[in-house]
Amino acid sequence: MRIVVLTGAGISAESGLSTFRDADGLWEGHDPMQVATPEAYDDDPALVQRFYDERRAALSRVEPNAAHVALARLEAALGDDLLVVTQNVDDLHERAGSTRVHHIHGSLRSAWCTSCDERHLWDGPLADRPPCPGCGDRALRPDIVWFGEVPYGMDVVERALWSCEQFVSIGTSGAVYPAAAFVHWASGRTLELNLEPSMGASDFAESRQGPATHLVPVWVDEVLGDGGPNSS
Ligand code: BJW
Repeated sequence: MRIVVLTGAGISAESGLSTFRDADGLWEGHDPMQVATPEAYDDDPALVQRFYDERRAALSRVEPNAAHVALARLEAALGDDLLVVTQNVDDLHERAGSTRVHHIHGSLRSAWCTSCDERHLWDGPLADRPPCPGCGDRALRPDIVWFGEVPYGMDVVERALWSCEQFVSIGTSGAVYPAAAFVHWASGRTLELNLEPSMGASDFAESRQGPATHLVPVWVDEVLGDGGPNSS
């Protein structure tokens, strides 16, 4: 069984991380969608660095939830037959035990040196412009894919989608491409698990509504034959 799972901000919401479009407020008076852009970084790099520094620091205050744990359990059973493609820049899938996780929008725990093009594991702040551990230049930016930039590893994702038997989208609004188009690239059965119908819900063969911490463990049990509609 080859399964591709796409996750978005909704899977981490119950861990305490804010989503983008349901956000109940602004960050320091700014729309997070306006801060996460190359233009914002060019205009005011310190502001954008602070936005990501705060989110990086917040990782140490949150834990994976039952949805992340259920996907790790699925990987333990399916091995290479499961690929998790995430738009999230947090590390909650990995901390739950998943190893086959593909971060198409980058990672908070990585810093990219725009001078030497090296990437470094990073847990501290960047707003104070630390030197790159490789070249020494003060040119580190968050290793995050902003609007207009090319998501990471799309060749791997495309191949996995073209040959999968099931594509499951969890906790994403379907507002951002290319992830919003994955449902059209997937060769197999398609399923959406989301708090409410996403913008692309009607493109899926099936759409279930509810919190990820409930829907994901139930779906994983079904796949593994523990409590699914056909299990005894
Ligand atoms: C729950 C829940 C619970 C809540 N349980 N569910 C016009 C047409 C088509 C495309 C374009 C266009 N104009 C421009 C574009 C392209 C552009 C784009 O899509 N723009 C749109 C605004 C239209 N895309 C790009 O520029 C991308 N690059 C690109 O396309 O390059 C070209 C290329 C592609 C492929 C191959 C080669 C070349 C780059 C996009 C970068 C996105 N970056 C961001 C910010 C950086 C990361 C960060 O700071 O964290 O990524 S934007 C932001 O949106 C972030 C997210 O990953 C992304 C998606 O958000 P997500 O996850 O869907 O979150 P929300 O908040 O929107 O939704 C949460 C959902 O969860 C909701 O549905 C809730 O109901 C649900 N939920 N609680 C279950 N407990």
